Amino acid sequence: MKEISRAIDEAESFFLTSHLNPDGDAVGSILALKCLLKKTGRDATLFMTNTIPDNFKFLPGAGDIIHKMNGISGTTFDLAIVVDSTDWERTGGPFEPSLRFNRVINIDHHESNSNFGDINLVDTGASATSEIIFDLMETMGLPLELDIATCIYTAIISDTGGFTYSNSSARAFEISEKLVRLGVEPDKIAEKVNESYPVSRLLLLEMALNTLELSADKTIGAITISQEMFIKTNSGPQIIEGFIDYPRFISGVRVALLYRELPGGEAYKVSFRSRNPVDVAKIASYFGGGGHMNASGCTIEGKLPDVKKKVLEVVVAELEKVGG
Ligand SMILES: [Mn+2]
Repeated sequence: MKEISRAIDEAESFFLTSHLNPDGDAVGSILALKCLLKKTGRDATLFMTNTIPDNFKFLPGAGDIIHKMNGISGTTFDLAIVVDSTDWERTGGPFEPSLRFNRVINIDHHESNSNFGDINLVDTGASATSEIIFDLMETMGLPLELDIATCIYTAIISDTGGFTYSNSSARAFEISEKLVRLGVEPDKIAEKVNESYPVSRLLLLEMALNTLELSADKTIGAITISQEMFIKTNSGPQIIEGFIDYPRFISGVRVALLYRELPGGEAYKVSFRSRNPVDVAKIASYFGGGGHMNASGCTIEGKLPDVKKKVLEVVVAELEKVGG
């Protein structure tokens, strides 16, 4: 924390980024960092490979996030700060050599983080990466104001599923309490984040729910989203956050799966959710992915039936091992 504080003090140009298909923690964390830097009188370039979901566009500074290299290509930044991302590849990078970074700071809370930075601050006990940004604000003695509080709170409710996942720690509540006392309005943020979907999301959800499959013992639930569904609903992967919760919500389901066809149809992004003690980070890492114990993902090449077969074999083996 101190080393990061010093590195920020010494740097003048900053490049902030986070992972592909950004969620509330990715967006909230880079915007919270932008606010933090602003309070020290510094500006930053915010880059995300994918566009951000509409429901996070209300966050202060969201309009400053760029998605194209034009204009910054060839720049050397004193400091790159990567948040909520297990490695450079998860960001859509690495961006060198078109960009150069004198130093890289890696701030994350994923167990599978590869410690790819020159300075690594990985706290797997944090409910969200933004929790770590909160701590950094305190370490640096910077005043917490409503703009950064809004970003941090949004990130926490996003990564804890509105305080319903197993990472909803006392610390997450403590920080949230401070943020609410500062003026964050939970109902207003919930409305912006969870209650402002485009109609295309509902149409896509209808199609996705139609693909629901349950294992014979009803402990595994899966839904599938094809490229054709995105085309038919004129939507994209940025609006599917939360879809995997539907199979997870079924009583008795211990592992929920979402198969998303990638463009070209030769590979699938597989997302996993589980109930304790089933560790889906382990399952995802078996396929070269990663994540958290109860929420993870990976990419698997092949046609859908083969991908499903491979995944189910590993999931069933894990369930048998865990028992209960
Ligand atoms: Mn996160």
